[in-house]
Amino acid sequence: MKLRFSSTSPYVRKVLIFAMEAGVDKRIESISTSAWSPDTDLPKDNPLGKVPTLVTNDGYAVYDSHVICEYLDTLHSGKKLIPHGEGRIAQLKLHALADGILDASVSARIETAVRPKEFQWQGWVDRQKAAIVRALDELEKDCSTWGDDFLIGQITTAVALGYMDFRQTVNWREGRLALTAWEAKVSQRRSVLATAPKE
Ligand SMILES: N[C@@H](CCC(=O)N[C@@H](CS)C(=O)NCC(=O)O)C(=O)O
Repeated sequence: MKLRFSSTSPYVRKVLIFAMEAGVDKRIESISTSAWSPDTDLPKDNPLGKVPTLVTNDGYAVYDSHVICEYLDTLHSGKKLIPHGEGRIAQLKLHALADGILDASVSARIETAVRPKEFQWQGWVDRQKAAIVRALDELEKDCSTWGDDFLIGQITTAVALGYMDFRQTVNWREGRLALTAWEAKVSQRRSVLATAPKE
C-alpha cells in the first residue's frame, strides 16, 4: 500500500509511528506529496486534498489519520493500539485531546506563517493558543495514569508535543514536569526517533 505523505505533517507522523508500533510499516511505501501545490493530483485519492492519504493495494483510498490508524490496526494480530472493549473511549478521548492540540497548532500556524499579514487575525491565534494550554494542563494531570501504554492517544500526544517543538509554537514544558518526564521517555522509542519532522 502507498501512503501519500509530507515529512512535516504531524498527522502523517501519527500514522507512521502507529504503523511502526503495530509492526505493519514494512508494508507501506511512502510517496511524497505536496498537498499545497496547485498541480497536485492528491484530490484524485482524497477529495479533501489532505495528507495523510493511504491507498491500499486494491486502489482503495483511506483518509483522515484516525481512520488510517483504525485500518492499520486491522492488519495485525498483536495487541490493538485502538482498544475495542475496555479502555476504548478513554483512548479515543485522549486521541481527540491531542489531535485537538494539533488542529489548533496547525490553524494558528496557518494564520501567522501562511496568511498575508494584512488578513491575519490575532484574536484567532490567541483562541487557539488558549485551547492548547488548557489541553496541555489536562495532559499534565492525566499522564501519570498511562503507565507504559503507547496506544493511539499517547502516540498522538507525542506527535503534538513534537510538533510544538518543531514549530516552536508553545513552550509546553514550562510548569509541566510530569508531561516533560513522560515525553523524555517516549522520545527514545524507535518509532518516535525514526519519524522526527524534517523541513
Ligand atoms: N484531520 C486530518 C487533517 C489532515 C491535514 O490537515 N493535513 C494537512 C497537512 S498537516 C494538509 O494536508 N493540509 C492541506 C490542506 O488543508 O489543504 C487528518 O487527521 O488526517
